[in-house]
Amino acid sequence: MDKLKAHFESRIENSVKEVKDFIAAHGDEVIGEIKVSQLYAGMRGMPALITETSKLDAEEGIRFRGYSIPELQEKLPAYPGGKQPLPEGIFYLMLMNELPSEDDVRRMSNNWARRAQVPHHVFKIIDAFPKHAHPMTQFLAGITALRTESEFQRAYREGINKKDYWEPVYEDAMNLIARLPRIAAYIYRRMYHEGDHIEPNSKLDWSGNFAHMLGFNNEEFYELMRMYMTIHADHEGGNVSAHAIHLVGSALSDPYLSFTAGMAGLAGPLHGLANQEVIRWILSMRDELGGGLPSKEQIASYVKKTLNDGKVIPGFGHAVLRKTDPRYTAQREFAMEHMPHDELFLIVSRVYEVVPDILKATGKVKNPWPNVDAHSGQLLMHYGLTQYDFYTVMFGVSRSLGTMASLIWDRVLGFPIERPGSTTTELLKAKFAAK
Ligand code: HAX
Repeated sequence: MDKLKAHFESRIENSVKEVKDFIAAHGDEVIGEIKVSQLYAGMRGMPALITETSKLDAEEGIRFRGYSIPELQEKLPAYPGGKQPLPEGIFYLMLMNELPSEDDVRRMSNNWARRAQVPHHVFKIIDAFPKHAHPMTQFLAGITALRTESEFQRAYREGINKKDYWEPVYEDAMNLIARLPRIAAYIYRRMYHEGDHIEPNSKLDWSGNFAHMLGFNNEEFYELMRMYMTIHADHEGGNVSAHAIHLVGSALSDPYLSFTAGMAGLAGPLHGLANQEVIRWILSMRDELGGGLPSKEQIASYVKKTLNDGKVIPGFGHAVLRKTDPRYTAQREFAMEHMPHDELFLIVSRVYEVVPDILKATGKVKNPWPNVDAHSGQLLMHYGLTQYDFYTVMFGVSRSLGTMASLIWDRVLGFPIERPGSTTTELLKAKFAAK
């Protein structure tokens, strides 16, 4: 057993005992009540899941195992000469529940590099798609094709004891994370660079190698990738992608199947696809207004027109957050440091000044502030990654970190199949008829 896995195994016994003891002591306590309206409103605000890797606070934003993004930027090891945390470190933190040392992070990088080989049939499946198929369609197919390698599927068929489930899930999760950048880069080069693929460089870190395989060799872009992969890694358990992965995994579907389900959810425009929609929306605004930096008044009237057409303003609003997303702020700080005069950055900044007041004035939008997707596309555009249909795939690669760490913990803690109850309007009406 490799050192990382052995270290993880050493943490299991205590954690399982801690959870069992906690349930024994407090299992009957009540933590909230459910209103009828919540059943019709996407279960908003209903605590219903245990996700150990991160927690989202409406006012403060995300904390990964208790650490905010600025704290992680300070505490997680960076690439030599760089400033941004290495995503290997946030995965280590989410999995082990402790901050990694430089050595831990290097070991994680090497471990993933050793696992990164993608079998040839995966590329053949992707190649079977017409080039105009959306990158997320190709990504979903690539991940499903990779399922031939599932250790969990094999172990289950061979009759593995349920107390050992976590081990093949750990293997699948680590292999999946290691292989996703290659699959994603393959799709990118196939679609936008005439299939001129770039071999991985196993000496690079996980996201550096991803940037390299996409075809970039600018150190600043590598730093952006490290930050991008870190801040998109997890957003507690209730968001569509994380929840889908947890739910499908609870049926003991292996990590490849579970992750595919999550990526299908990420591909929705109200979730991860919003990152491409933001750039599409900004570029059409700029084109319609004749190019250049639009004035605040011009942006305001374009925003109102979008709303009048019955569409959402992509990149704004959130189901949980009630303030500017700290993931937005981290990206804004990166832009202010590296590209303060970039025209698209100036537009994104001006949109930030204009949109919240207009959304507030609708009287119905609960969070008028920007989320992570309002900024990410601009940074990628700046370095020449202009093919915005691809952005959600990049988000997906990053989201593997939190969701796979969570899935391993789901099996360690022996969570059962998820099966909430549902009811009907008729039954609810009958229940309250007497009142
Ligand atoms: N533009 C226009 N209207 C918006 C809006 C926006 N950005 N955000 C919310 N609203 C509207 C809703 O559509 C809803 O309208 P109706 O009552 O007519 O149906 C009303 O305001 C109340 O919605 P809410 O309670 O504030 O928001 P929800 O929790 O229902 O939805 C969403 C949260 C993120 C889906 C929503 O804010 C939205 O559609 N935003 C734009 C798309 C987006 O940026 N998605 C990415 C979110 C972050 C993420 O998951 N990234 O991956």
